[in-house]
Amino acid sequence: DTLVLATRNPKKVPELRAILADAGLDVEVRGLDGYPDAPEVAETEPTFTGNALLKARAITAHTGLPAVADDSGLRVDELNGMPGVLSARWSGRFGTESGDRDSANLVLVLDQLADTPPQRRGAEFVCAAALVLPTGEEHVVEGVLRGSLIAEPRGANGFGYDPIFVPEGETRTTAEMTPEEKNAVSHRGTAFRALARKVRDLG
Ligand code: ITT
Repeated sequence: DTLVLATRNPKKVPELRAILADAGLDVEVRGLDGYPDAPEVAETEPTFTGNALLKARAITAHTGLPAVADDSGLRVDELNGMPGVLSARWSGRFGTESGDRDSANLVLVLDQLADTPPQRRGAEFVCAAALVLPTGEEHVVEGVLRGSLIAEPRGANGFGYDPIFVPEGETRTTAEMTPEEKNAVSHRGTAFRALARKVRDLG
């Protein structure tokens, strides 16, 4: 059996592969590299769940194979849950996006929290993982990782907001954790382990 990962984020592919492999899923997991004509999907929904479904549906329609998609982001308490579904495009929205999108997004969140003391810097990573089958059957699950945001980025692993995100009960950022340590607790790990159980149930 084959499962296509409906993501264009090169940093997500190894994370997703590792999580699904650890979950003991006995399927071939393909990236989008083999599908150069796969459609670009605009993330027009207001929820992570809605956008994950849009991405997975488009890739299932294009490939005729079961597809899984991830829509994820950071919700910052002090910013009323923003950037949320806009996490990947946050700096572009303010017209400040330059070269490296991930670091521009991170710097903007830090600027917005410049006057916020440590006790009010709570945040959470959220991931919706969607599975869409060629039959039209659909499953979505969510995973959340609570934590807080530090002022000085630390660590070189992971991507996006990892260098400023410290999970609850941890002292290190998710960029200072090994990929295995991050996957064991992360929003993406939780969501995709649940999805892997659903795939197994399908037989
Ligand atoms: P695809 O839509 O092609 O999967 P994308 O990067 O646009 O790729 P999203 O729309 O899901 O993906 O945006 C997620 C953004 O949220 C991502 O670019 C990061 O800025 C942030 N993010 C999500 N998960 C993260 C994680 O585990 N660590 C750090 N930042 C994360």
